Amino acid sequence: MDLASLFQAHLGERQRSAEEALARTGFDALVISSGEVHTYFADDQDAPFHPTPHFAHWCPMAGPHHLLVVRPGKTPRLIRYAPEDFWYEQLPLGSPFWAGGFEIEEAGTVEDAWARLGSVPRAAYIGNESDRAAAAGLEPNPALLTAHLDWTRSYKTDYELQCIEEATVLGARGHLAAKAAFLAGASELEIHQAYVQTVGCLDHELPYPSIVALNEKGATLHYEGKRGLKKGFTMLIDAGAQVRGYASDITRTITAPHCDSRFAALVAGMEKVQRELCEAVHPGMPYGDLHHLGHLKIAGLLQEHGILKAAPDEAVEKGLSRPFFPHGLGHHLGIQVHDVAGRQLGPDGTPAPPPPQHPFLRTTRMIEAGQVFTVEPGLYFIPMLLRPFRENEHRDRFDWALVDELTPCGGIRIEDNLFVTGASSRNLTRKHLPN
Ligand SMILES: [Mn+2]
Repeated sequence: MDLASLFQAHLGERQRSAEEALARTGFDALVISSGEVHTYFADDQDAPFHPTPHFAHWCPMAGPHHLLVVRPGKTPRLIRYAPEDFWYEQLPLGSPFWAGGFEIEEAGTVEDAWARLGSVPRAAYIGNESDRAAAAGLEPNPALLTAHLDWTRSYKTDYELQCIEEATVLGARGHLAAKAAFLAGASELEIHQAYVQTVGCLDHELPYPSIVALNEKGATLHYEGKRGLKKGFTMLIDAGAQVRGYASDITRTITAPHCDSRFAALVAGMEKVQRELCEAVHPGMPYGDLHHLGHLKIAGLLQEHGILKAAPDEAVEKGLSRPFFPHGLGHHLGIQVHDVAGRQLGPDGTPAPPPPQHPFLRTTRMIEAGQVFTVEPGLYFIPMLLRPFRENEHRDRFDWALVDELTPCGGIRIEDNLFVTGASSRNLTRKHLPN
């Protein structure tokens, strides 16, 4: 199917699910704005603009202050903010593939856009222009409706899958360029530049700040420094790309020939663990069970490589794998890299918090067809997390000399994006980036 047809079906699904959410939450209409830019405090500069995700769910048009009006049984109305401005580039709308799905009109000023909205009775508003919305008689950001709409974002349409797949193709190309740069001895900054050059975007057009971490920096989970020097022996790169507002989120750990062979063997073991976890994904499995399985497999790897002296069951039960793998196994992926509704029990927004022993688990959802999420086991040597174990009752279960010898290698994370099908799942990443 071509993109316009995919989008038309996606829009139909948006309309259907919005009508259902409106009916369930007592509203007659929904207004979403793409939002207002954030200007830094005491400054005349703006933060890179991110549209309201709910707006992006309906329309891939960039830029602030657009208004979308959704009413049951009606074609959605799009009031496009199109100022005359000689300071910033203003591109004409042209005829994008998605335009046929909307009744489009243009407004030259923000005031004009809101004036054109007119009176929309019993309407909810989603976005960060709450004052304007309240002045227009809309109810800003009602929690129950927002929870319903967030919930629908967990089930991807074919159009969304196409966007994520294209973002994956771009990200995979970037990863190959980054790997080549790393193996040629490039610095973190040079590797990052090779990545963005190949993806063909500006830094702020990436879905999240890339992590390019050489050696021990791999153990800083969100290392964004890019200060590392040339000729690293290991690289952890976590970088994605964005297409029409949808993200890919990919991590690889690469070792150079001069890396400690024991760490390289551990990376190979993690590669196997990650693939096994991806294969275990099927509808009807709680994501928390997959996370638990991840801990068991990582504990097994730690035992196999002599780092832990405990069987996997016992190691996990006593929390010995947690300092090595302190984050969640994955998260939903879509418009936001850490997509919404991972900790919702249902569309009404009842919270489903992570278990106390895994506070950073970002999804506690049941795995269901239509979801896209990441599977990203990690194994790190993080001195701060390991320190308490050097002195507590479990200290004899660790080979501390080996831990110390591997600490300069930082850590390992391997991350793919999975689409859940009726019976199992499809790995969106490996097709484009086999290793
Ligand atoms: Mn991720």
